[in-house]
Order: sequence, then structure tokens, then C-alpha cells
Amino acid sequence: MSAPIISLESLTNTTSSGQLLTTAKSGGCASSSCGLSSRPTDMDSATWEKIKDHPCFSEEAHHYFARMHVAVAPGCNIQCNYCNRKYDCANESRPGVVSEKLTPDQALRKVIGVANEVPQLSVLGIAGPGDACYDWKKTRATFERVAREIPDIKLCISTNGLALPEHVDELAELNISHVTITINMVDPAVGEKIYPWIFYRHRRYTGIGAAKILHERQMLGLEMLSERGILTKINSVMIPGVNDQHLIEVNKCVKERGAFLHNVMPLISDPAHGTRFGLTGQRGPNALELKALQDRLEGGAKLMRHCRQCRADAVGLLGTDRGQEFTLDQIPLELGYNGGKRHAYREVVAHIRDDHLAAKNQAIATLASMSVRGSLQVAVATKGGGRINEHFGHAKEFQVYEASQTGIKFVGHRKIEPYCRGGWGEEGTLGGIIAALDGIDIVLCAKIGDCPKQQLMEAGIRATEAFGYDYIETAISALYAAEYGIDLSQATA
Ligand code: CLF
Ligand code: SF4
Repeated sequence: MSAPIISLESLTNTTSSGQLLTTAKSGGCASSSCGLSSRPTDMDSATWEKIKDHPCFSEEAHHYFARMHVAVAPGCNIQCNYCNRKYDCANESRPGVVSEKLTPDQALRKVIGVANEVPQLSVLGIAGPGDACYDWKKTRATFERVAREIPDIKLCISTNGLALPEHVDELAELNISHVTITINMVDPAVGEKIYPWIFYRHRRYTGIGAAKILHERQMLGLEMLSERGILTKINSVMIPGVNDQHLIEVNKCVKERGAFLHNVMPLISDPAHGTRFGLTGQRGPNALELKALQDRLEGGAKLMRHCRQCRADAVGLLGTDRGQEFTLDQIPLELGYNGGKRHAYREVVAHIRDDHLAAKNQAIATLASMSVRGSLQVAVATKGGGRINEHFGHAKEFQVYEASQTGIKFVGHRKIEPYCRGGWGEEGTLGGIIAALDGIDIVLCAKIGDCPKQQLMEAGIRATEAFGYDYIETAISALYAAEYGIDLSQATA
């Protein structure tokens, strides 16, 4: 596949919307596939309309679209053993962590500031830092203000579910189209090990009674959302030895109640975070354990595997948080919304997505036509747009794909410390990167130096820049064919 005719990087760095449109129109479409719908064949068009630009609800959309969170809801009505909202670190990326709490008016100013500058922005989410349904007045006021100013932004909310049932009708009335409920158990005996207490109807509950109430409210809230056609995603924190095996039952229960997606995330646990699990030495799963559980869940509720466990004030494409560029002190006090960049970007992306889909389908057809049984684990350095367009040394994460005759599947990501600091490779970080790439056969990137390439090779991991700027799937299918000694012209004949 040739280099991109329209570079998304040039679009997202271009400052004037006029320039963006000119780029789009003069670039034209890169293939004759222009106009194809990128809707998956197993999805109805109404559902596709809801998710096609939501980076969390569609893996494909996360290559193109960004979310932002506004931290307007600090209050919480339960305690999870993996949460400590007092801890704040700008470099820390995990739910509940935030640098700046906002009022609804400040949140509106911030959303406008981001929408004017980040053309990929498609979703506004409220994910704490406490619980958005418990701290409801501020959540509601924020959504109302933003929807008035930017009517085409999708509204999304994340909740522990305890206060959810009493707000479902208002969620529907406010046109909040996507809701996430964190459900870590459907058995209160398991819940008791995760939640020391809840605060419900002016009373504090502890022990198994607390977990039982929480479970009942979560199930009721999910059923009410499904009845109203609001798309739901279930987040579950995988806690080895506590609920890892139990999540199979959770997946079954939420599927029966209409959940659209199930997102199993690894527990993040460190004594420095001051959480109960961190202090008691409860470990999180490693990447291979997480993948093994996700693989066991295939066939149940559809899985989300591209979650980045965002901060409550995250901004940007998943995996590239730009929150520090948009702190309140950097946003003018008086600010009007200008949708020029967002609209121009959407117009261009519609064409690019069609081209990407055609390339992806071609790659999958190529794999299907091969009569080999092997599989490959491929780690990709990307800045978005579905292309291999990041240098090895700049990557903060690798996206991991599994290739087999049945297709090319996104199976997760591996976070790393970037190898390059100030233009030089850091030998000290390479060991960590190699450890993070456990189980990976090949790394694909836009550029890599001889030194890290050699050291990766010594650790049994090959790395190549030979497919730089290609579509990810196109490169992987060519790689797979080369790996198994297949002549592609024969395979696709
Ligand atoms: Fe935010 Fe969550 Fe909405 Fe996305 S995040 S409220 S659904 S807009 Fe997304 Fe972040 Fe994972 Fe959440 S990657 S933590 S799943
Ligand atoms: Fe923390 Fe969220 Fe749990 Fe509340 S529901 S304790 S904010 S993780």
C-alpha cells in the first residue's frame, strides 16, 4: 500500500479550517472504494451511527476520534479497594486520577477550548473523579451547557451504578447516548472483597449487605438503559485471585441484560498509590494473563480490548493524552465555539476510513486464502489513522495485533517509557520495553535504529521499518505471508 495521499498528521496540525478543506478536496480519495460504508457487516446501521465516531465503543473509530473528560464530579458513594482519589500525579493514567477539578461553567470553557483546537474530538465523557451519577447536579449542568453550545458532540458517562437507576430517565432526556457501568462482580461474596462500604439512601452499609445492594442496583440500571436503547459498556477490573475467574459469570450476566460491550481492564496496583489493594500487595494481572482471560470470554458479550484506563481529565486520542495542553489557565476567559476544524476533519476522515476499510478487507481476504495454521503476535507503533506512522524511539505504547488465518485482531496495547530522550536512545529504558513486549514476535514501526533493533533481536523479538506508513493490516498480511513462505500473488489469485 502506498504512502497516504492525505496525511492525518498534516490535518491535525493544520491551523486553519480552510486549509483543512483544501487539503481534503485536492487530495481526493486514495482508492476507488470511496463511498463505501465502513459499517461492520454484522452491525445494524442504527447502532453503527451511534458508535462510528466513539473511540471507546468502536475499535476502528479509536484510530481517528478523540474523547475528552471533564472532572466535574468529585463526590463518590462507594469505596473501591483499588481507588484513592487523593493521589494526583500528572503522569499517572488511571481512573479516579485528576489534576484539576472543574465547575460546570469551567468545564464548558474547557470543552470549547479543546473543540476549537482538537479536530478529532467527538465525545465528551464525565468519568469522575468520583461518580458522575452520584454527583448528579454538576454532571447534568455540564452536559446541558455543552449540548447547547456544541450540539453534535456525543455525551458519555461512566458510573459505578449505585445511583444510576434514579437518573436513567434524565440520561435519556439529555440525549446521553453512551453509558459505562463498572461491574466487578455479580456475586456479593466476591463483591465484599472489592468494596468495603457503600453509602445508599443516607446510610452507610458494609460487608456482604453493601455488595448485595450495589449488585442489585447495577443490574437494575443496566436493564433500564437497555430498555431505553442507550448503549452500555461494562467495565470490569480484573483482580487476580479475587474476581478473575468470576468475570466469566459477569460477562454472561451482562450480555443477558443487553450490554453492548464488555471491557476487562487490568488492576493497577502500587503501594505508592495508597489504595487498599496497593497497600496489601494485591497484584494486577500481566498482559498475557489479561489476554488469556479475554480470549476465554470470546463468544460472550462483545469485548473491548483497546481501553487505555483514562484519567478523569484525559484529552485526545486514546493513548495520547493531551490534558496538560488544556489546563484552565491556558484557555481564554471569553471564548466562542468554532466548529471549522472538527467539520473539515470529519469530511476528510470519512474518505480515509473507506480507503482503510478496503485495504483491511483485502488483507483479511489474503489471510483467509492461505492454508496455514500459524499465528503471529505483532506490536505496532502508531500515531493514529490506522497506519504504522510512529518511530520506535518516540512510541509511548505499542498496539498489539494477532494474525491468523481467521483474520487480524486487535488484542490490546502495551504501555512503555519512550526509548528516545532528547534525541538519544536510552539504554536504561530498553530493558523495560523488551519486558513489555513479552510474547511479541515482530515490532512494526516507521523508523528504528540499528542498536535497539539488534538488542530486540537478541531478546527474540524482530523489528522492522520496512512497512513504515502502510496500513497496519496490509503490512501484517504481507508479513504473515512472508513468514509462512507464501507468494501473495498466488494466495490471492
Ligand atoms: Fe470516557 Fe469512558 Fe465515555 Fe470513553 S473513556 S466515559 S466510554 S468517553 Fe474509554 Fe478511557 Fe477506557 Fe473509559 S478508553 S477508561 S473505556
Ligand atoms: Fe473510586 Fe470510582 Fe470506585 Fe468511587 S466508584 S471509589 S471514584 S473507582
